[in-house]
Amino acid sequence: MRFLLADPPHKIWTILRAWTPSPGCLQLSAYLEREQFDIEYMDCTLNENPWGDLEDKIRREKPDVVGISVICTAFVYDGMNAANLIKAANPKTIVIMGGEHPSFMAEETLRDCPAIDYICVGEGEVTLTGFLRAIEKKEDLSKVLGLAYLNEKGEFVYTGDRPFIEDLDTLPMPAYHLAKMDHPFVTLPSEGKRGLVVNFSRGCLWDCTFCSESAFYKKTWRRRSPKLIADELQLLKEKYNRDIFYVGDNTFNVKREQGIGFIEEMLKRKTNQHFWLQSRADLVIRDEDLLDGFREAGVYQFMMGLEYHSDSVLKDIKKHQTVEQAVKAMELLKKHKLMVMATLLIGHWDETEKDRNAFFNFFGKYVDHFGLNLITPLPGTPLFYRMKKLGRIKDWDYRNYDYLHAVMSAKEVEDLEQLNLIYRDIMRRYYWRPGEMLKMFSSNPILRHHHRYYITKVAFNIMMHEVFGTPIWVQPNYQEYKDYLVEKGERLPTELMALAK
Ligand code: B12
Ligand code: SF4
Repeated sequence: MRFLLADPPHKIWTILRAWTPSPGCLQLSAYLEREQFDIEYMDCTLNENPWGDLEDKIRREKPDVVGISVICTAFVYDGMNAANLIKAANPKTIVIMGGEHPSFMAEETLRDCPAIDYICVGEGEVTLTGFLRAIEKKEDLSKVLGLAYLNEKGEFVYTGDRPFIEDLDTLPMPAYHLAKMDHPFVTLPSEGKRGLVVNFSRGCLWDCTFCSESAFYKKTWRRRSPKLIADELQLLKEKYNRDIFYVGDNTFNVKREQGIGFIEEMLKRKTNQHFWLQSRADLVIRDEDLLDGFREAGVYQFMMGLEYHSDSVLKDIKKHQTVEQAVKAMELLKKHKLMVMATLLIGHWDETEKDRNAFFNFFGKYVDHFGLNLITPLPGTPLFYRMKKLGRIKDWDYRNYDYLHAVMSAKEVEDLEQLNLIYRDIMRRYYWRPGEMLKMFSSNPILRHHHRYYITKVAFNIMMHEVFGTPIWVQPNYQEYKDYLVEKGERLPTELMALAK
């Protein structure tokens, strides 16, 4: 049984240009390896000819099964295109797709793309193992929990929910040895050459209406214990020379003990690594007494989902947090010499221009980094179902579900393009303020590096795009699937053309 796990060709994060192997794929790969499968991992975003190399590999090696990972809604068509390419190259290869979006939208995804044979709904490790074993032994797949497919009659079948893995400490160390860790693209340019994204927990105990993580993990939270986290970080330092991390855990310190354990371990290991953690304002306040410890352990920044400057919006999106708490948390972080990054959401239904100006002035005062997003009804979230029912979703092209494009109108602004302009205007006004320019000369090396990078590369690129129409940056090796087909002199069937962009 030869299994290939593919992160399909897709755009990397154009804002921070973070280029990093998917932690989920590395965790899955490690698990399958431990289960003695013959597995290979291909991060197509790193290939010089992403589609061509994938096709060649399938033609040459004819894997029995290919798993396609789709971690963002915005990547789902890339995953579908990869499935089409794989089936065309070797019709006998079985294709299974996993990730949040296909899990939530399993039937729609299967019907839109007949090249996908199965979808793994939910957490992948145990389901994929059961699936591959069943294929190997030609057993009945309807007995494997967590699978979705269309049967011979074209009916949608879902085999039922698989319980989550109880203890994440039972999982092996992510399979970094299968990733191209030495590839020059693998880096977080905004943080430094030796940057990487890591992930040590799954889910969250809150239920903000727009959050697909909480919906995917059904409002539960599990984490690797601090000792295993520190082992992983130490390996990353010693073997791969990585020392600055964006920790992908949505809420790192859900439990105080997690923070305490992390601080103790990192102080003990003295690896001299640096961390950008994510948390909530209420948890930062709760753990005020740990903030110095976090800093001493290498944490340089907390990113908090502060979202908006008005309690009524926070209530509407079920943030379970107030503006007063947001201010207090930002002040505490500053007091303890930690950088503040806030992720913020604009484009709410009742929002007015006055609100947006107040929003800008409010956050502009406090934050070091500003992660501005447009509120997006990610499939599977309560917001999605509510907005769908209210008929407010105006754009169904999932490529635009990346928080950077408006897909819902607001009461005052019907036109999505207008909302996109408003979004870009806030970004421009924020980053071209004298205070932001000064940060390029800050005595804090991380802040200085980030701002130099962001303003001279990203913000400048966006400005050139708006003024002179120069293209927005995408990674140099990125190729759209349809261009690949044109290059080969092929055309997609009309019904698939829509997915081929
Ligand atoms: C790493 C990461 C990235 C990396 C991706 C690197 C890569 N090579 O793909 C980078 C930094 C580039 C990135 C970028 C973006 N990201 Co991101 N990212 C993450 C992050 C932090 C970790 C993902 C992860 O590995 N999780 C851990 C694993 C265990 O979970 P998992 O991926 O879901 O995998 C499990 C299952 O889904 C399943 N599974 C997954 N794949 C497969 C495949 C098969 C075959 C099977 C059987 C099972 C299976 O099994 C896995 C193990 O159990 C998550 C947040 C989070 N904590 O999850 C956000 C997250 C995935 N990102 C998100 C978003 C929105 C983005 C961006 C659009 C930017 C933005 N505005 O935030 C950009 C995309 C840029 C673009 N092209 O436009 C959202 C996605 C929401 C959605 N439903 O679309 C998330 C959930 C964050 C959030 N809460 O908003 N991201
Ligand atoms: S606190 Fe963050 S991770 Fe948790 S549900 Fe809300 S948005 Fe999602």
